[in-house]
Amino acid sequence: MEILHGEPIKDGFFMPAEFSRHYGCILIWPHRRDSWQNGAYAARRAFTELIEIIAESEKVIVCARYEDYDSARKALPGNVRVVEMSSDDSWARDVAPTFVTNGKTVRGIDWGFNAWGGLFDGLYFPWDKDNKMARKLCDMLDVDTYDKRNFILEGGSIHTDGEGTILTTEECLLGKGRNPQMSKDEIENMLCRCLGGKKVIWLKRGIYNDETNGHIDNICAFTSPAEAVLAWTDDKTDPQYEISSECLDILESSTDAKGRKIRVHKLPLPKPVHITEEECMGLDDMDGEPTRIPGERLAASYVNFYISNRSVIVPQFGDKNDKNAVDILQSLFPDRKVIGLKNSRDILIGGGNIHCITQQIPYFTNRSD
Ligand code: KQY
Repeated sequence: MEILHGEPIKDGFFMPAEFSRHYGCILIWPHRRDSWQNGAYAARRAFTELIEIIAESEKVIVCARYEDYDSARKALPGNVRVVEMSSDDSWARDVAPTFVTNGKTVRGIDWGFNAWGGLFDGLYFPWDKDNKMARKLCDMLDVDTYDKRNFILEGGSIHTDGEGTILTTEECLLGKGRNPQMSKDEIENMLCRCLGGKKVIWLKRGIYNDETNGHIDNICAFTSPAEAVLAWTDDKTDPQYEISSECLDILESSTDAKGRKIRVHKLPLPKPVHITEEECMGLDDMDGEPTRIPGERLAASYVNFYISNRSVIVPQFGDKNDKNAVDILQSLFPDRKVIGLKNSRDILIGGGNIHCITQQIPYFTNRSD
């Protein structure tokens, strides 16, 4: 594995869309007792259900800490590779490499990670184990790695159509906790040079009360070139209404990198989801303080789905819109089976959802397996 200091775009590498064919997917076995209730018991069950579905159509690698290796190995099917790796938490989207490809081979991008805002408004300290995961994973997979550690970025803050268009939010990438020394133009350049983009569409804000500072992957996602879903509510009294309306205006008045209008499909949100007192009691304190308060609104959204080679796995919240979300996505992904993940509330309590705990590795031809 070589550490590269150049730019993916100059080497002919780019990040494909998630709906392109995958080689596999990386996840991290949950363990953090102040993120996941009751010693991560329920989260592990939800992760296992998700992993079993993904593993039907692509390779799955699960990283587990030394002390959790046996639990992961016992819970997961034999076609899933479990590797020992230390981590601070379990958000593979944000701490695993972003993979780029030239079709023949893949390379990883090792962004800097500071737990969603570092000492400014980050969610835990320390985060050094998470920050080392991208490079360790590249080493393990024997893929060369672009060293972009000076640039703070989580995978959940970007989406691409694989055809030159990148989606992100100002709330996250222009916030004080990431790269305050860089201008919007500099950030845009960095994204384009690393991901193979020609145009960045900046939405203003993400889902209301999203502790990632508004990650794009919870509010908007490409479903095919020039088509996207947007988390939506018709309830004008909900603060989310103004946020989603603003996103809609921007998307509808933008064209993508190829000059196409973007067709936006509204994906209804569930009714606001609040954490219960009992759920809070299952969470350990962090530095003597609770990580969640009973009644706190969680950033529930159906947009936080994962596209595997043969399925699209969508969070479910026990809401009347669960089925609507599955049906809308099924119409947008006619060649895949759209599957609702029943226990996704157990992932949501950690602060994210299905997309946040997965990181795809694109398909490439020069493989040894
Ligand atoms: O949604 C994500 N990408 C990560 C959420 C982190 C939450 C930590 N409690």
